[in-house]
Amino acid sequence: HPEQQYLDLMRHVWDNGDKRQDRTGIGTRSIFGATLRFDLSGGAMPLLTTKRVYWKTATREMLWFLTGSTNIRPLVLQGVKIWNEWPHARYVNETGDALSLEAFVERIAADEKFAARWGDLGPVYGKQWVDWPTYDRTQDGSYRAGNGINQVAQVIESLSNNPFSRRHIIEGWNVAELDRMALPPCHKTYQFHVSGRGKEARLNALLYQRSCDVALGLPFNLWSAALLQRMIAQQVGLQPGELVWNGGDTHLYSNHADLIETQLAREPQGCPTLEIVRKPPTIFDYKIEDFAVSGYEPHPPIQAAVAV
Ligand code: DHF
Ligand code: TMP
Repeated sequence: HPEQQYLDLMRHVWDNGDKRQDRTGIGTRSIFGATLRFDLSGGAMPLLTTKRVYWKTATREMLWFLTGSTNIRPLVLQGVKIWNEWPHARYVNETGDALSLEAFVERIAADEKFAARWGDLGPVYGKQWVDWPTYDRTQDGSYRAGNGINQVAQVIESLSNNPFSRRHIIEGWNVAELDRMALPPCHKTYQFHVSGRGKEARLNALLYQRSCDVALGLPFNLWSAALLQRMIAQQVGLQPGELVWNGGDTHLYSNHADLIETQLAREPQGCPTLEIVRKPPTIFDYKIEDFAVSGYEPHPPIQAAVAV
């Protein structure tokens, strides 16, 4: 079963990872360098079945990246909670107001001005993907802002016009802006690749993730990478090929022991598939209703705390 790779990685990191202190203070067991491969042909998706993964939440996040937004408000208004901790931590830090996470999130939803001031994550994924900033040198040697670059649109163009290029890349790691991001990008580089010819031509993708929370982050990251690959494949008229995932610092947090033991005791159940029920005019026009998953009968969800 394709999911066995994930379970083997989890087991390996937990049993053999180095014990390390980390930025969050929780502590991890960690290995450096890991690879997973998934065949997406026939609509197969790397959607874990050994715990319920909220694929609609991950899909809403991906659609939000594609809008270029970096503010949590649109997510909050859809009930997506996965980015709330970071703006809340910054708010508490900078104002000294000990507002609870729940109250903070309510205020983000209710108060547009407050959200504009405190809901932003800085120039993270969405901004870099569709509006990477550029600078033009002026006559006197100073710089002024140029037009942003839409990397996603450019990759669709290059896949259509020059499929065998080795330069189909979407990059999140904007060195000059890292210090303004709530978190520097984890899933930082996507590369696309076309193999086969004619009707058989397939779109492959490779994700390089510099830092990976195997228990909480990776299930979302695998789904989302495959989803992006599927949307791009549909837009350029290719079959889904292989997804290759590469992790840098690949870790488990020491407070995830219960999740890990529970999940590793479970057997994968069936192979879920994704159907995209409509072909939107561009990559930027997908809606949550466009995605239908079949054959997903996972084990129950497993709650675990996210390290902030
Ligand atoms: N920090 C850390 N330490 N790990 C992460 O995985 C992580 N991911 C981020 C931002 N910072 C992070 C963005 N993505 C969850 C999943 C993905 C995610 C953030 C959080 C999460 O908590 N998932 C839970 C609940 C999902 C839900 O409530 O919808 C899960 O059980 O999958
Ligand atoms: P770091 O910036 O110190 O590496 O911390 C980021 C943490 O978040 C780390 O545990 C990896 C995790 N993470 C993921 O695994 N996937 C994601 O998509 C995101 C945003 C974070």
